[in-house]
Amino acid sequence: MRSFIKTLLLFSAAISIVWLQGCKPKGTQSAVSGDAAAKVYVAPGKYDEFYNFVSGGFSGQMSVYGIPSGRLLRVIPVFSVDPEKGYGYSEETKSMLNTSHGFVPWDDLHHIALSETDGIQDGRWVFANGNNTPRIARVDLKTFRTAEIIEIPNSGGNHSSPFITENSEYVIAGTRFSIPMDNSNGDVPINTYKSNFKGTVSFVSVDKTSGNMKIAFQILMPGVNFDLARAGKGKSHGWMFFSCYNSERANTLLEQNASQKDKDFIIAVNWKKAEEYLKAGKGKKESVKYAHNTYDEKKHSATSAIETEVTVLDSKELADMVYMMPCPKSPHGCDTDPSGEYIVASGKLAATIPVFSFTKMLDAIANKTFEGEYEGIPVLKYDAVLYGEVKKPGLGPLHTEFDDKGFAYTSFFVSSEIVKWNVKTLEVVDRVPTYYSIGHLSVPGGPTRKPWGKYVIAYNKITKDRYLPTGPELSQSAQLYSIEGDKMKLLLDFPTIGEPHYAEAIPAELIMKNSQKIYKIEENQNPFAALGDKYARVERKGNEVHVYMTSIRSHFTPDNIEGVKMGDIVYFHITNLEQDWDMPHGFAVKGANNAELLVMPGETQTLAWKPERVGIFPFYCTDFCSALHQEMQGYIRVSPAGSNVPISFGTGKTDTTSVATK
Ligand code: RUQ
Ligand code: CUA
Repeated sequence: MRSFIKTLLLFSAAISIVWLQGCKPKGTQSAVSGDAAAKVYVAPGKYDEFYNFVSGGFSGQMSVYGIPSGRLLRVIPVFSVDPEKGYGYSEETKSMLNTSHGFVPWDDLHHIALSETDGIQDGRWVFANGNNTPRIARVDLKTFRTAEIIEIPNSGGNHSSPFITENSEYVIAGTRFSIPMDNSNGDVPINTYKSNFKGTVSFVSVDKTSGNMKIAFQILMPGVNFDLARAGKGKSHGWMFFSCYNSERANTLLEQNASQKDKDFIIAVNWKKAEEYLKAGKGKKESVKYAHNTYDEKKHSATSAIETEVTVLDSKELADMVYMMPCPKSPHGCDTDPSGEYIVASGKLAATIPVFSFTKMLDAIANKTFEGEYEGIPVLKYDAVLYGEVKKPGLGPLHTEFDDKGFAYTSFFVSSEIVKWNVKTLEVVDRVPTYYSIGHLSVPGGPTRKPWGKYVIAYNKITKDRYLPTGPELSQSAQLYSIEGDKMKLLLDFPTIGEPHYAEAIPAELIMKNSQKIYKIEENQNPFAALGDKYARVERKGNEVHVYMTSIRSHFTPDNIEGVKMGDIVYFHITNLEQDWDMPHGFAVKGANNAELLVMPGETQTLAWKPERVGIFPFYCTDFCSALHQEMQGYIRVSPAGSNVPISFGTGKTDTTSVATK
């Protein structure tokens, strides 16, 4: 990012002399109008109108805000461990973070994709990418929990991901880094990039009922860098559009070497055609290794499987499947408008925004209006596919979202602004400053066939003076603007977690009606559950001690445990017997090299603990659950190895020693 900023800043310095308008926003103070406060005020006890799902960038998590209030409602752990919820620490959730490289407790989450039916958000799932160790996650919006993570083989940097098709047929992932394929000898000189490094795009199918993901096929691509993408919609449904940079195929100092050519490409993939080839057996099975992790809501635990095969279609060999559209210069965002006719590409170093026409693209393909080919793939003539260019829009365009009235909103990193333009006439109609250096932006429903409009939210890269200082690092910042009138109006700043990249907003009613309140205790199939106090017990199996413990306001059963010896591993299997909404119990034990557990009503979770010394170890409930929460506690006794203290346990057996000594 840093070198990217540097390039953009140099670039901006160079051309701002020629063209001042649209550069640094005037005045860095807030430009809010009088009624802004009323517009974002959600009275105590009232609900927000939209949920906003925001990527956490290098935090690896996803956060959920209410819009218009900007209130943080939840942080959903996805790719990073979360001690607050025990995610990645409990025995049941550890394997969610399993990969072919082993347990990977962190990732870099950039993009959000809400599930859709007929091109409209349906509120069932939200998908997100892990950028570093290539993965896609699915979060279930009934529970706001990560339900599945699938690793992407033949990929290095899963940035162009996940982008969803209009009936959630696929979530699609392009590799940022081209690399030698997984089944080849990867031990090659880096400067053999041009011959040994390849790109791939992966089509991950989503089961209509369960949401379960599966890598349906991959397409082998030239060794460029895939950056972003969007699915076609409406008339262009069945196509996928990817932006790519580094068509120079440089392997070092990309800030210079990948900025040589005037144009890179938008790569158009006809995935319906790819499906035909797949059916006709044109794919090659390749041996690879990737993890596929699923969380079972009845067993309250995750399982991880290592898969060993993908089917690959070669873009060089299979005709009519992949085309390239020349695109100025190092494009980042690639966005399709609600009609599916227009494809907007934002060249980070380009002075205009090219808008491609899907109809013209089909004509150019039919008439073979090619200017040549790139690595065996036909390159369409720029003028033949171009609808038009937005002139002098601003500096450093990154991403575009759409409203319900025929307007597009493009973020400009260098000139730090949102620019509104008419999708048909390509005229710029309004611009507002952002504070500062906006990356992504989001209009509720903005990437779908049916934008809900009303707001645009800016996710900014640099915060500077917007909040009270907090040392060298400031909270990242989002900004909410009204787009109801002709002019955009700044309403609110709100801080975010990690670094926000993409985000999507969806009307609250599409999600809240399905929100799950408890896990039914009679459906609990965790093999370590104790489905009532009478099943609570402690069992020794060799050097493992299994504590089957229940929690209910305001005690644990058992709460006195003896017979553990040095060298044992203690597994606390906690079943929360509550069947009331919002009634978790926590569990923590002194000295555990682990996090807490936070166990939802009806759920069972397990904490593994290896005592490091002899003595008495207190444990307690960490979530203030009742007036007697502070009484919700217990003791476990650890004796020396080889001691003959028998396993014993109980709750409510009182102290007998004081009676005896009287
Ligand atoms: S990117 S700031 Cu990682 Cu989505 Cu454009
Ligand atoms: Cu249970 Cu506090």
